Amino acid sequence: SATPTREDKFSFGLWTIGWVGQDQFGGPSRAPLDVVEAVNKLSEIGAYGLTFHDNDLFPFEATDGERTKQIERLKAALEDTGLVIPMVTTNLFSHPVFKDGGFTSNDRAVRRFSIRKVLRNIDLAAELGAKTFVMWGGREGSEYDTAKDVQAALERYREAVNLLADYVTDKGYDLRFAIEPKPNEPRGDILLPTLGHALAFIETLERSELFGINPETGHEQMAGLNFTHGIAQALYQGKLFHIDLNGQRSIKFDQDLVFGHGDLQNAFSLVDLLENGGPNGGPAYDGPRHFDYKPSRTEDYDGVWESAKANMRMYLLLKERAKAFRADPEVQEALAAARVPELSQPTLNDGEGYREILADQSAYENFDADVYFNGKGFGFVRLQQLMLEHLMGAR
Ligand code: 3MF
Ligand code: MG
Ligand code: MG
Ligand code: MG
Repeated sequence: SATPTREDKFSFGLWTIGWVGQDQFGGPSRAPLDVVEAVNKLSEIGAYGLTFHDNDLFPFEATDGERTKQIERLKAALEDTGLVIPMVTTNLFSHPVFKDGGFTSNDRAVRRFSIRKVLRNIDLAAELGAKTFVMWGGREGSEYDTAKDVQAALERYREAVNLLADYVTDKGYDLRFAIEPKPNEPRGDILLPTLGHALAFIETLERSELFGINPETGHEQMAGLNFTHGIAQALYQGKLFHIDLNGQRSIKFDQDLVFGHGDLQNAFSLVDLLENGGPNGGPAYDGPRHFDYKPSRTEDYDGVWESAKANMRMYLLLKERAKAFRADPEVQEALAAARVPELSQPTLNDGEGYREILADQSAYENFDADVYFNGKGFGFVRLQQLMLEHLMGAR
């Protein structure tokens, strides 16, 4: 059904429903949202989790007393509702001190302050039972190539996150890290701009098993990339630790639309992948379905909660559509005709190596590429049309 339940594992960032609508050209269009109200409302509409940056919950300049008070208010609301905190993240981007980055600022004192701010927030994440700690390095980057030594910056990033991994290990916290890539905005260019860059960087880390990624739909699409393909690779490499679902329409500023309100076809293939693990049954995803969107600035609070519900409803409707698509005998037949299942068959025979394939004349000497194909097509367009008809509810 398209009515969300806790089993669906839908979660929302406090900064999403709590976005008051300030942008580059205008001030807030809504009053601030209190965290207790956020928890109650999310629980009421069928979400299971809330996530937050430290400074979504309490301001940067909060005293210890103010910080504790907000944490206690959150805990009481969680207790009341049964909502959980699956993920916590740190704001290393809003305060002007981070204008050249946190872990990779050219200023060493800022780098040391950033590590301390994150360590403090890791303790809070563990205290609240979060399993994932997201790191979005929004200010880690530059506008001018001359101003940033990228190799040194990557080394400083490594230095910082290696230390964080030592910390959670020594503390015995059940917490893993997820790096969130983004190509640009707010910096002209951000380090680790795509999920592929992040995956490659993770391999250089001392405790790489503790690091995965938190890709965001719109961030990959801002780089013109296919989100579903990226997520498939992350799943394939066992690195999809968390996900930020939203909508984006083409290469432009980070729109953070409701999930499915951007590239709907890509949203369909994504939900099909997350739920069914790909056409030939690769690994699926069982983590939180986390929305990182912004309720448009045009909306009042009724509109905010409608848009929050819309994210979950779009996901569930796409899940139903994907199920119907997979169950349709005509689709099964079209998939087979398009040879989609054949890609799961190993290219080499059992025990075959380069000697054997070199000895197989049918593979090369007697393989006449022109005769073999003889104008034969794959039938991918028919498959795509069937998918779209399911997506449109026409089948
Ligand atoms: C910005 C983002 C971030 C991250 C967040 C961690 C402010 O484009 O996507 O939101 O998602 O820092 O999840
Ligand atoms: Mg975004
Ligand atoms: Mg975002
Ligand atoms: Mg995000």
